[in-house]
Amino acid sequence: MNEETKAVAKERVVGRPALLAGEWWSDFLWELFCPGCQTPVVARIIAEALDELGIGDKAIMVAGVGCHGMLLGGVALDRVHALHGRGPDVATGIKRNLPDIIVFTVQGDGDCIAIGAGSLIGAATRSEKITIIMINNTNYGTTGGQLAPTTLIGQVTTTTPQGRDPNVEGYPAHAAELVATFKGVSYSARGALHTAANYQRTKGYIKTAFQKQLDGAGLSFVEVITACPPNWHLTPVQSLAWIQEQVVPEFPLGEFKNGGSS
Ligand SMILES: Cc1ncc(C[n+]2csc(CCOP(=O)(O)OP(=O)(O)O)c2C)c(N)n1
Ligand code: SF4
Repeated sequence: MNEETKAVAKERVVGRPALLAGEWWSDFLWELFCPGCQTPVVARIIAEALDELGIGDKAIMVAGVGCHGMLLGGVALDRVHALHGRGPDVATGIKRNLPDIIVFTVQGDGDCIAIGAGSLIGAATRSEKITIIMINNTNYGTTGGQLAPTTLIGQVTTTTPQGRDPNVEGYPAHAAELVATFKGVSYSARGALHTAANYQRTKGYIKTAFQKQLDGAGLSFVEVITACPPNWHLTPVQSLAWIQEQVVPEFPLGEFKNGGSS
């Protein structure tokens, strides 16, 4: 395929949402992620959702610490890097000072429901008018694949070499279901990206979450299941099947709350 044909094919098949960072920087950035990593897909889906809602010029992204933090370099938005787990606190400060801006966090499962659990629960309790997007790859990706609250029973990680044992490490935490129990939360859903249909559904969840914020409703939350092939000791293709066969039965997909403004 010559360069011209390649460019046309890329545009037709893949396209590039306007809110993804410029071609040169973006192409470099995506190479920082492991083959088959679905974390960058979350940046793409957010860019598409903001584009389609026409709010890309009034959105601020706050990221946590981890592989997902690298997404800050991939979107053409105003961005803030929070301390580990403190995204909801930073987003709260921004939103309370700039109420007309759409403020959202992108956090890992370790960032959001382990070290950041207090910040998450505080923001949900206070019904902050922010959106939280939690990437669930069932482990601490960036630090080498340790156990996270989301690790599956039996899953091998560097801190559970024999597999997660519920008698020792307990059971997986279900963030989307937990967040849905707070009265001040307007929306909570869990999506995945392992098929095209799931990609589209997840984009719908993220758009609904942003729409809640546009409507002035309380905190909206979307958990997104993503593949982390190296830490799962699987190939990228095997990872997609593992999501369907192992991860989804533990973490069911769908909406857990879709309420009004409280
Ligand atoms: C206060 C603090 N404790 C621990 C760390 C080390 N640390 C950096 S990233 C990370 C885990 C990130 O995992 P997750 O949030 O799931 O994100 P992922 O890398 O999977 O995207 C940890 C423990 C840190 N940076 N700061
Ligand atoms: S360690 Fe996992 S989350 Fe991090 S870049 Fe690699 S595949 Fe992605």
